[in-house]
Amino acid sequence: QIVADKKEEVAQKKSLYPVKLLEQSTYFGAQPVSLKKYIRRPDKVGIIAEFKRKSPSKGVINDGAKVERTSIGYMQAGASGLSILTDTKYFGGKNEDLTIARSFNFCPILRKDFIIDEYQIIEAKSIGADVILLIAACLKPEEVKSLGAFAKSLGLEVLLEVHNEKELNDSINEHVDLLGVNNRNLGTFVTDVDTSRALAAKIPNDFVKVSESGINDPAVVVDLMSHGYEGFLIGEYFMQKGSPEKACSDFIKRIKEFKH
Ligand code: IGP
Repeated sequence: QIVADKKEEVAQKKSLYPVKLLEQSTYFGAQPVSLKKYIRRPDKVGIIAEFKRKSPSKGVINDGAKVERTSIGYMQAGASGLSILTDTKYFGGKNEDLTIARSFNFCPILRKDFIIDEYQIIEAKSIGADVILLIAACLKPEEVKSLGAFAKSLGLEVLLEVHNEKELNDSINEHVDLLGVNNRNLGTFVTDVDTSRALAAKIPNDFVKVSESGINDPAVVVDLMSHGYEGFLIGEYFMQKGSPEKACSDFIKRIKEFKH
Protein backbone atom coordinates (compact mmCIF):
# COMPACT_ATOMS: atom_id res chain seq x y z
CA GLN A 1 0.00 0.00 0.00
CA ILE A 2 2.79 2.42 0.88
CA VAL A 3 4.43 1.79 -2.49
CA ALA A 4 1.13 2.55 -4.28
CA ASP A 5 0.73 5.76 -2.23
CA LYS A 6 4.26 6.83 -3.09
CA LYS A 7 3.69 6.23 -6.81
CA GLU A 8 0.68 8.52 -6.70
CA GLU A 9 2.53 11.14 -4.65
CA VAL A 10 5.47 11.11 -7.07
CA ALA A 11 3.17 11.44 -10.11
CA GLN A 12 1.49 14.48 -8.57
CA LYS A 13 4.75 16.11 -7.54
CA LYS A 14 6.33 15.59 -10.94
CA SER A 15 3.74 17.85 -12.49
CA LEU A 16 3.68 20.39 -9.65
CA TYR A 17 7.44 20.65 -9.15
CA PRO A 18 9.30 19.55 -12.28
CA VAL A 19 12.88 18.34 -11.93
CA LYS A 20 14.15 21.58 -13.51
CA LEU A 21 12.70 23.49 -10.58
CA LEU A 22 14.20 21.15 -7.96
CA GLU A 23 17.61 21.53 -9.57
CA GLN A 24 17.48 25.27 -8.95
CA SER A 25 17.52 24.80 -5.18
CA THR A 26 20.72 26.07 -3.55
CA TYR A 27 21.08 22.73 -1.80
CA PHE A 28 21.06 20.87 -5.09
CA GLY A 29 24.61 21.90 -5.93
CA ALA A 30 25.94 21.52 -2.39
CA GLN A 31 28.60 18.97 -1.45
CA PRO A 32 26.94 16.25 0.66
CA VAL A 33 28.33 15.41 4.11
CA SER A 34 29.39 11.77 4.51
CA LEU A 35 27.45 9.78 7.11
CA LYS A 36 29.97 6.97 6.78
CA LYS A 37 32.75 9.32 7.84
CA TYR A 38 30.73 10.94 10.62
CA ILE A 39 29.82 7.55 12.07
CA ARG A 40 33.55 6.76 12.26
CA ARG A 41 34.57 10.04 13.85
CA PRO A 42 36.71 9.54 16.94
CA ASP A 43 34.88 10.12 20.23
CA LYS A 44 31.50 9.47 18.63
CA VAL A 45 29.40 6.36 19.19
CA GLY A 46 27.47 6.26 15.90
CA ILE A 47 24.01 7.40 16.94
CA ILE A 48 21.79 8.49 14.04
CA ALA A 49 19.10 10.42 15.85
CA GLU A 50 15.69 10.49 14.22
CA PHE A 51 12.98 13.15 14.15
CA LYS A 52 9.66 11.30 13.99
CA ARG A 53 6.31 12.74 15.08
CA LYS A 54 4.20 9.65 14.62
CA SER A 55 4.37 6.14 13.19
CA PRO A 56 1.96 3.46 11.99
CA SER A 57 2.98 1.26 14.94
CA LYS A 58 2.76 3.82 17.76
CA GLY A 59 0.42 6.55 16.49
CA VAL A 60 1.42 9.97 17.82
CA ILE A 61 4.86 9.86 19.48
CA ASN A 62 5.51 13.58 19.86
CA ASP A 63 3.48 16.31 18.21
CA GLY A 64 5.04 19.19 20.13
CA ALA A 65 8.72 18.79 19.29
CA LYS A 66 10.27 21.43 17.04
CA VAL A 67 12.68 20.30 14.40
CA GLU A 68 15.09 23.25 14.92
CA ARG A 69 15.54 22.65 18.60
CA THR A 70 15.54 18.86 18.41
CA SER A 71 17.99 18.62 15.51
CA ILE A 72 20.43 21.09 17.05
CA GLY A 73 20.08 19.36 20.44
CA TYR A 74 20.68 15.92 18.96
CA MET A 75 23.93 17.09 17.37
CA GLN A 76 25.05 18.92 20.53
CA ALA A 77 24.33 15.70 22.43
CA GLY A 78 26.97 14.00 20.29
CA ALA A 79 24.91 12.28 17.61
CA SER A 80 26.77 11.31 14.43
CA GLY A 81 23.97 12.34 12.11
CA LEU A 82 20.27 13.02 11.76
CA SER A 83 17.41 11.05 10.24
CA ILE A 84 14.41 13.14 9.26
CA LEU A 85 11.10 11.57 8.26
CA THR A 86 9.62 13.34 5.23
CA ASP A 87 6.64 11.03 4.68
CA THR A 88 3.47 12.85 5.70
CA LYS A 89 0.72 10.27 5.53
CA TYR A 90 2.23 7.62 7.80
CA PHE A 91 4.86 9.53 9.79
CA GLY A 92 3.62 13.12 9.94
CA GLY A 93 6.83 14.45 8.43
CA LYS A 94 7.45 16.98 5.67
CA ASN A 95 10.22 18.04 3.33
CA GLU A 96 10.37 21.33 5.17
CA ASP A 97 11.44 19.50 8.36
CA LEU A 98 14.54 18.29 6.58
CA THR A 99 15.29 21.67 5.07
CA ILE A 100 14.96 23.33 8.47
CA ALA A 101 17.31 20.74 10.02
CA ARG A 102 19.70 21.36 7.12
CA SER A 103 19.71 25.10 7.63
CA PHE A 104 20.66 24.77 11.32
CA ASN A 105 23.20 21.95 11.16
CA PHE A 106 26.36 20.99 9.31
CA CYS A 107 26.12 17.21 9.62
CA PRO A 108 24.96 14.22 7.59
CA ILE A 109 21.18 14.08 7.16
CA LEU A 110 19.32 10.96 6.08
CA ARG A 111 16.08 11.49 4.21
CA LYS A 112 13.78 8.92 5.76
CA ASP A 113 11.08 8.10 3.23
CA PHE A 114 9.98 5.34 0.87
CA ILE A 115 12.00 5.88 -2.28
CA ILE A 116 10.71 4.18 -5.40
CA ASP A 117 11.60 6.69 -8.13
CA GLU A 118 14.62 8.72 -9.23
CA TYR A 119 12.51 11.85 -8.84
CA GLN A 120 12.56 11.41 -5.06
CA ILE A 121 16.34 11.22 -5.09
CA ILE A 122 16.61 14.53 -6.94
CA GLU A 123 14.09 15.90 -4.46
CA ALA A 124 16.16 14.56 -1.54
CA LYS A 125 19.20 16.43 -2.80
CA SER A 126 17.19 19.59 -3.45
CA ILE A 127 15.86 19.72 0.12
CA GLY A 128 19.33 19.27 1.62
CA ALA A 129 19.73 15.54 2.29
CA ASP A 130 23.10 13.76 2.22
CA VAL A 131 21.95 10.15 2.43
CA ILE A 132 18.95 8.27 1.05
CA LEU A 133 17.29 5.12 2.32
CA LEU A 134 16.47 2.24 -0.01
CA ILE A 135 14.25 -0.41 1.54
CA ALA A 136 14.80 -3.89 0.09
CA ALA A 137 11.28 -4.95 1.09
CA CYS A 138 9.76 -2.23 -1.16
CA LEU A 139 11.97 -2.68 -4.22
CA LYS A 140 13.14 -5.27 -6.70
CA PRO A 141 16.89 -5.97 -6.53
CA GLU A 142 17.35 -4.29 -9.98
CA GLU A 143 15.59 -1.20 -8.65
CA VAL A 144 17.83 -1.07 -5.59
CA LYS A 145 20.78 -1.17 -7.94
CA SER A 146 19.58 1.46 -10.42
CA LEU A 147 18.29 3.86 -7.73
CA GLY A 148 21.54 3.35 -5.82
CA ALA A 149 23.62 4.14 -8.89
CA PHE A 150 21.52 7.25 -9.53
CA ALA A 151 21.96 8.49 -5.94
CA LYS A 152 25.71 7.97 -6.17
CA SER A 153 25.79 9.94 -9.42
CA LEU A 154 24.41 12.90 -7.46
CA GLY A 155 27.00 12.42 -4.70
CA LEU A 156 24.55 11.06 -2.14
CA GLU A 157 25.29 8.09 0.10
CA VAL A 158 23.01 5.06 0.13
CA LEU A 159 21.69 3.23 3.19
CA LEU A 160 20.15 -0.11 2.20
CA GLU A 161 17.64 -1.46 4.69
CA VAL A 162 17.07 -5.21 5.03
CA HIS A 163 15.13 -7.44 7.41
CA ASN A 164 16.52 -10.87 6.64
CA GLU A 165 19.23 -12.81 4.88
CA LYS A 166 17.28 -13.21 1.65
CA GLU A 167 16.76 -9.46 1.25
CA LEU A 168 20.42 -8.93 2.09
CA ASN A 169 21.73 -11.41 -0.47
CA ASP A 170 19.28 -10.39 -3.21
CA SER A 171 19.65 -6.63 -2.92
CA ILE A 172 23.20 -5.87 -1.88
CA ASN A 173 25.26 -4.16 -4.59
CA GLU A 174 28.29 -1.95 -5.12
CA HIS A 175 26.34 1.32 -4.86
CA VAL A 176 25.43 0.72 -1.23
CA ASP A 177 27.51 2.52 1.44
CA LEU A 178 25.74 1.57 4.64
CA LEU A 179 23.81 -1.59 5.39
CA GLY A 180 20.92 -1.17 7.83
CA VAL A 181 19.28 -4.09 9.56
CA ASN A 182 15.76 -3.13 10.58
CA ASN A 183 14.83 -4.83 13.83
CA ARG A 184 11.16 -4.06 13.24
CA ASN A 185 9.13 -6.81 11.57
CA LEU A 186 7.05 -4.95 8.98
CA GLY A 187 4.17 -7.41 9.30
CA THR A 188 3.77 -7.33 13.08
CA PHE A 189 5.67 -4.09 13.96
CA VAL A 190 7.38 -6.07 16.73
CA THR A 191 11.05 -5.11 17.22
CA ASP A 192 13.73 -7.60 18.16
CA VAL A 193 17.40 -6.61 18.20
CA ASP A 194 18.30 -10.28 17.76
CA THR A 195 17.56 -9.60 14.07
CA SER A 196 20.70 -7.44 14.01
CA ARG A 197 22.72 -9.97 15.98
CA ALA A 198 21.70 -12.79 13.64
CA LEU A 199 22.53 -10.92 10.42
CA ALA A 200 25.77 -9.24 11.52
CA ALA A 201 28.13 -11.97 10.32
CA LYS A 202 26.38 -12.22 6.93
CA ILE A 203 27.09 -8.59 6.01
CA PRO A 204 30.35 -8.11 4.12
CA ASN A 205 32.78 -5.92 6.03
CA ASP A 206 33.08 -3.28 3.32
CA PHE A 207 29.72 -1.85 4.43
CA VAL A 208 29.14 0.25 7.51
CA LYS A 209 26.68 -1.81 9.56
CA VAL A 210 23.73 0.04 11.06
CA SER A 211 21.17 -1.39 13.45
CA GLU A 212 17.73 0.24 13.11
CA SER A 213 14.63 0.37 15.32
CA GLY A 214 13.64 -0.69 18.80
CA ILE A 215 16.91 0.37 20.41
CA ASN A 216 16.20 1.77 23.89
CA ASP A 217 19.12 0.61 26.04
CA PRO A 218 22.76 1.79 25.96
CA ALA A 219 23.86 -1.74 26.96
CA VAL A 220 22.29 -3.07 23.75
CA VAL A 221 24.27 -0.56 21.69
CA VAL A 222 27.50 -1.67 23.36
CA ASP A 223 26.60 -5.31 22.69
CA LEU A 224 25.76 -4.58 19.04
CA MET A 225 29.15 -2.88 18.70
CA SER A 226 30.77 -6.18 19.63
CA HIS A 227 28.84 -7.71 16.70
CA GLY A 228 30.39 -5.18 14.31
CA TYR A 229 27.70 -2.49 14.23
CA GLU A 230 28.93 1.08 13.98
CA GLY A 231 25.66 2.97 13.44
CA PHE A 232 22.48 2.96 15.54
CA LEU A 233 19.28 4.51 14.23
CA ILE A 234 17.09 5.61 17.11
CA GLY A 235 13.77 7.46 16.90
CA GLU A 236 10.97 6.50 19.22
CA TYR A 237 13.02 6.15 22.40
CA PHE A 238 14.17 9.77 22.08
CA MET A 239 11.01 11.26 20.59
CA GLN A 240 8.68 9.83 23.21
CA LYS A 241 10.41 11.99 25.85
CA GLY A 242 9.46 15.62 26.51
CA SER A 243 13.00 16.55 25.53
CA PRO A 244 14.29 14.19 22.83
CA GLU A 245 17.65 15.98 22.80
CA LYS A 246 18.13 15.45 26.55
CA ALA A 247 17.23 11.77 26.17
CA CYS A 248 19.81 11.51 23.38
CA SER A 249 22.47 13.23 25.45
CA ASP A 250 21.87 10.96 28.49
CA PHE A 251 21.87 7.90 26.23
CA ILE A 252 25.22 8.76 24.63
CA LYS A 253 26.78 9.51 28.02
CA ARG A 254 25.71 6.10 29.28
CA ILE A 255 27.17 4.33 26.23
CA LYS A 256 30.49 6.06 26.89
CA GLU A 257 30.38 5.01 30.55
CA PHE A 258 29.82 1.40 29.54
CA LYS A 259 32.76 1.50 27.20
CA HIS A 260 35.16 2.59 29.95
C1 IGP B 1 13.84 4.26 14.11
P1 IGP B 1 12.71 3.49 16.37
O1 IGP B 1 12.11 2.20 16.80
O2 IGP B 1 13.93 3.84 17.16
O3 IGP B 1 11.73 4.61 16.34
O4 IGP B 1 13.18 3.25 14.86
C2 IGP B 1 13.91 3.85 12.63
O5 IGP B 1 14.68 2.69 12.54
C3 IGP B 1 12.51 3.64 12.05
O6 IGP B 1 11.83 4.83 12.11
C4 IGP B 1 12.54 3.13 10.61
C5 IGP B 1 11.71 3.56 9.53
C6 IGP B 1 12.13 2.80 8.40
C7 IGP B 1 10.69 4.49 9.37
C8 IGP B 1 13.37 2.20 10.11
N1 IGP B 1 13.12 1.99 8.80
C9 IGP B 1 11.54 2.97 7.15
C10 IGP B 1 10.12 4.64 8.11
C11 IGP B 1 10.56 3.90 7.02
